[in-house]
Amino acid sequence: MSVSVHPFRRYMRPHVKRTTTCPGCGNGIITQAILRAIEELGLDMDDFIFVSGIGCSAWIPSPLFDADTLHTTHGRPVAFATGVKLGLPEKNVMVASGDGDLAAIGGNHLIHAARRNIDLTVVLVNNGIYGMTGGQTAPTTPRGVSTITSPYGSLEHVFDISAMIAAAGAPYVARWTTYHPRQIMRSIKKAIQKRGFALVEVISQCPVQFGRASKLGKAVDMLKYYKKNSINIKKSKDLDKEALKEKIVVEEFVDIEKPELASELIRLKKEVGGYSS
Ligand SMILES: Cc1ncc(C[n+]2csc(CCOP(=O)(O)OP(=O)(O)O)c2C)c(N)n1
Ligand code: SF4
Ligand SMILES: [Mg+2]
Repeated sequence: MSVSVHPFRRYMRPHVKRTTTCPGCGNGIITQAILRAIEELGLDMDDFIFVSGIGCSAWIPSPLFDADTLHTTHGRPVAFATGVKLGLPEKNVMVASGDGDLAAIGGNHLIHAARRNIDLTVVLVNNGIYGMTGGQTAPTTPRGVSTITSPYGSLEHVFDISAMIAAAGAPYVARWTTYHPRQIMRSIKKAIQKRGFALVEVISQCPVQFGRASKLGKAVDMLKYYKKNSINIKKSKDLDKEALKEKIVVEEFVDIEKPELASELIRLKKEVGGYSS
């Protein structure tokens, strides 16, 4: 009997036999979108360094991808990735990690990497919760949603990560949900090609922690929710503040060109002398 092998198995380390995600987790959709983007661009895993922190979503690249990966400390992947890009400017440096890792404990690294405009691709999995550690309220947990640490509903106001990173000056910012796998893939392709800081935020289902406590249900229920509630910027302009609270605004928010830090540094070193490569 022949056993069918997933076409993306070739991107996985041979000794890794299974993924760490729970059934129905959005991380599978996001992993596929990353790998399809790399394949469609005709790039090789050796063209990349992948960096992640701590959390379920940090397991997307490491130890799964058959590539150079850095699995760093919680909150610090963008800081590590900044060092990698400055040391190896010819590589595509991709950070894939969670909302807690990148936008809570790691929030300042994210903001300042966007402000500096260093050439990184950041795929930020926004599942609205600290998934790995048992489902605590995160800065991305929608107000009113119950979690294990806010059983009567979170009282906190939610963080709009894409808006914050756009305001910090990133030249590429897009947000999709896991209901939009092709759009995620296209945005990741653009993000890789963008010479500068590029954020692809993906609203994603964590059926185990978020779905259970919030009563949003199983993975399919959450995907149906994303389908029903996602709107583009144009349509969002017709809604008042109250109606918008229920909606997820998805689209490319920013796509511009501006000077990038690693290449500016190379130029400067050449100008002042002492740079050999
Ligand atoms: C300095 C530090 N603080 C806290 C933790 C515990 N911790 C590990 S992962 C995590 C949250 C992960 O949430 P997120 O980044 O959203 O990833 P998810 O599991 O939801 O994909 C926390 C609080 C840690 N490992 N290190
Ligand atoms: S706990 Fe949630 S985020 Fe973590 S792997 Fe399971 S479904 Fe995914
Ligand atoms: Mg999370």
